[in-house]
Amino acid sequence: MGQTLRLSALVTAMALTTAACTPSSTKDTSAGTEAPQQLTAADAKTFIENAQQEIEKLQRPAAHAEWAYQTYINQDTAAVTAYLSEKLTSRASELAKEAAKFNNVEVDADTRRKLNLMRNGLVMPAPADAKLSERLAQLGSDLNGMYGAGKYCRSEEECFRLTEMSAIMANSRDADELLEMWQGWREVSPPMKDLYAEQVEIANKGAQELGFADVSELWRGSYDMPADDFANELDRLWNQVEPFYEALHCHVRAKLGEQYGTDVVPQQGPIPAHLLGNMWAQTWGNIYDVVKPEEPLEVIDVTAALEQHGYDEIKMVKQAESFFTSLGFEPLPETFWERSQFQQPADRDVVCHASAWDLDDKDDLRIKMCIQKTGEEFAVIHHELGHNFYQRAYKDQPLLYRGSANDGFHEAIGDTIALSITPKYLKEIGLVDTVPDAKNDIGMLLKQALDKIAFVPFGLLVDQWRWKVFSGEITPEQYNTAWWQLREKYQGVKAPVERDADAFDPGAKYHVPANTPYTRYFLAHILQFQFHRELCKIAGDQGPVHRCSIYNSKEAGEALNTMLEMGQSRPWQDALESLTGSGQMDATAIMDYFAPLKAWLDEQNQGRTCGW
Ligand code: X8Z
Ligand code: ZN
Repeated sequence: MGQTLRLSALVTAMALTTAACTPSSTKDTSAGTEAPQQLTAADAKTFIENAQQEIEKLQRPAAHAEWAYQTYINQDTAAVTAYLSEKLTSRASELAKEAAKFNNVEVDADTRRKLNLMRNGLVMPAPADAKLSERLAQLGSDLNGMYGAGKYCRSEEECFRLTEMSAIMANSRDADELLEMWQGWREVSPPMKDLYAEQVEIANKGAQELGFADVSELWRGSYDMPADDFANELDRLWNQVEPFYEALHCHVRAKLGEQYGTDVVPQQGPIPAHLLGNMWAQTWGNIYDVVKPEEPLEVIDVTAALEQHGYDEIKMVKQAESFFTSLGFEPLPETFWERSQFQQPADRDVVCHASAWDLDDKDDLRIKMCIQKTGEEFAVIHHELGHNFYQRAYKDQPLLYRGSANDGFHEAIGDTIALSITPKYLKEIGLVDTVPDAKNDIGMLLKQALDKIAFVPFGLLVDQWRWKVFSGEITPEQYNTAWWQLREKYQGVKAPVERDADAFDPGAKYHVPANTPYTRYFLAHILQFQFHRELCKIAGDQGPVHRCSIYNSKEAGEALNTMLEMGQSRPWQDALESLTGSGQMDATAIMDYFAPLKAWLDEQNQGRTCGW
């Protein structure tokens, strides 16, 4: 939840996402207070100054309460966090409305950008009605807590937490056991459904008071372009990746058919969602052994290497930190090591879903994880630290600019660094003794594609669902069926069993109860390959981009830092251009990275019927 940026409390308040456009629905909602023509550009500046100060003051205690809640879920921490988050969200929503009184005042570009950011920076805006605002905060905190405390009990004595269940999803090859875990985790979410529907209604009211049609328009309008143009951009990017995804899907389905039988995995339709190595079928790298090439290839097993070298949770984080310092970034502060949560506490419920925090916009950086000692989690640690180093890079910007260029950038930075965890790098840090030669690359690329390409349609569909939920096109009765329609349409996966009428499967994915927008991860999967390609060039790496590591390159670090320092002071297109020379998001970078694998997949798929 790096979206949390500085403060998790801001999930529902000023997430400070970017937005420069003024949607056509903007209205002067302050009519009747002060006549717009009496206001001046100087008034606008004063308003922004005061608003920033006020928000800053409110968000500090809200952030500390949120941290306490998420690392110790109980009634007291829930009450405090709901109270403080309501104070913050309601005031931020008021200020966002007030900003509209400058709609017809001529102001400079910087002031206009800040006014727009105030209006678009809320994720779940609160309505003016105090009761509704309080209810919204309560619902947000309850849903988060229900997810965090969620467990599946096989019997009265035997319960599983999500971390344990996720490990089984990754490692078990027993279809019955996988199905049990898959279904078991989804028992957590039916009680969320009514609360979720109520929350949608209240937040929509908040969005309407700001002049948006609904929360969907607010979310889609935070990308420095009109909301509908942004949706078209996503389609364009997805069209670039789709043929590759279909080829991967085809090969994986064939191999799963060999593993589990074609009665379990029919070769014409979507793949049952419990067999792909992940609770949500969003990344598939864990089933590499099932789908790997026939010829024996040497592919480094990072999990095994970590174990052989005695890496514990802290050592994994230190290693990740040292990648960033090798680029020229300052080490993390001592308080990071004292205050972060690295391991799942045995004695209490916590929100295990990984997140990165900046509690004071100065130096109080932390991560909150329940680290598993695996290669997958080693990458997640880099992901989280990417958030922290970004936060620190833009800390001197004014409050409204303390965010990433767009939210996809925040999610992409740590992943970009993790793309540099190549065999060459692993050898350099002593985790492996030899670098497999190039004839093994197909194996490495396949493993990587199972995570990165497989994720792309999932990254897209979560908000395709939510946007329609907010707009009312999907009603609460249709929540679950619409979810599975999208899962099938984009991912070609299906529920392994008929779903109950009260099922609420979207609620079993963290970001839905937590109200974390998800399109950011889709964007990040496109952007990280653009960043990696460019940084490799700057680092002077001559080889193929999938073998490149920017480790130790101060030049790459400096170029990256220049972009990070900008925060969201400029439209994201400018930030992108500052690093890559072009202001366009472009999926050719991810396509080029995996190009050798596409040829291999096409060969494997000869004679197979692909698609679903
Ligand atoms: O939620 C996350 C990060 C925290 S911002 C661990 N991610 C998404 C997910 O887990 O669903 C990273 C990739 C996608
Ligand atoms: Zn993140």
